[in-house]
Amino acid sequence: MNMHPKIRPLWQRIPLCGALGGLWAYKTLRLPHAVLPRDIKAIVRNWDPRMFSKLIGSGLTKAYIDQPCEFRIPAKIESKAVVAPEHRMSQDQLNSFYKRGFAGPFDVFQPEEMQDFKKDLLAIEGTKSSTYGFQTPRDRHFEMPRLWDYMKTPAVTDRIAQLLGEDLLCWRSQIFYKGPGSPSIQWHQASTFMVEDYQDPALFPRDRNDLFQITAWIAVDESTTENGCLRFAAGTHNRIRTISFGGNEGFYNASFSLDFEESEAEIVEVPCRAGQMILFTERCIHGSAANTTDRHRLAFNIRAIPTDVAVYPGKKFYRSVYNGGKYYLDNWGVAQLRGEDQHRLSRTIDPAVSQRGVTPHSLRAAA
Ligand SMILES: O=C(O)CCC(=O)C(=O)O
Ligand SMILES: [Fe+2]
Repeated sequence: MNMHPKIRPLWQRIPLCGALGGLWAYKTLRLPHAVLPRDIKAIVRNWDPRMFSKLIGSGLTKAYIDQPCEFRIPAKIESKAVVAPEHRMSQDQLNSFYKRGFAGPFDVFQPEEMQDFKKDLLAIEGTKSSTYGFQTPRDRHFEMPRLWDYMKTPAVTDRIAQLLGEDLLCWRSQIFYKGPGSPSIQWHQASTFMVEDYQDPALFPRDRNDLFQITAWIAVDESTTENGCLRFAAGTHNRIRTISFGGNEGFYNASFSLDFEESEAEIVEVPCRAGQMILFTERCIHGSAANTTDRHRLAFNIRAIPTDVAVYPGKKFYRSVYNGGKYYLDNWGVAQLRGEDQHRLSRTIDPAVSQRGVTPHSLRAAA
């Protein structure tokens, strides 16, 4: 089911609620999945009972934004990896991350380096992705050696490792070009990134309540209040919230608003100078204000996981409801950021190889 986040007319909502109730009963009674069509099977398998109950109970006007979970703060907060002394996070920084859901900014690159790198990012911005075959800011590390080099820099990965452990994979990256006068990115949060197509999650952690993903966001331009630096609702990573469909607010192409009031939490703006990094859990409610200046604001992010999290297992493509696209995964894979991958749960691609134009797709075509 492509859950377009709009309020449907009543005549559609009544039978849909009935059908969803049937699927919920099917799941609760643990009836066999094999007989179900693919899309229905995914819903029965992956939807948490709370997802069914919220949708049906609200008459299809509200839903969980992602697979529900509650954040578990470890009994003892400590670094999960041995790292270079200059990259060590202090106990206060670690405590603050677990309490608030984000940390930083950290100095990772020189502003001059970023100033130069900007040219490369701007040059690739409007071009077709060699991974997906259309223009997208996602996963350009498969074709940009310089981006991949920055992503696996120890100043970046050592810090992530202290939160996720020694062995790290990147399952996705994104370039954020926030043009002059462009609107805000509304409050959002994600857990397993089920938010994207609402059938299958992207990530399959062992336990959703653990910390299993970190977003590292790196400012290429200085980010300020005026050009839309990141802002966080501190402590809101404790649980996944619901959304209300429709309304004027939007996340990319989708219209919904998160059921969250700014007065519920401390709102923290985190300006960065060029070359600084913020680490956060995507479960912490975050967004960025409009760019009110006449200059763009460039940044990129890295989505990192430990190696025991499977990504897109068995999937040929994923759909993104809010970006309107279908991303075929033939040339996609997780990429090794740090350490070793002893679990090998996901398709893997070495960006150093794909950057030479050697992709699973090109190898198949040559065979
Ligand atoms: O760059 C932005 O404005 C938003 C970034 C974001 O939401 C993310 O990296 O998850
Ligand atoms: Fe985000």
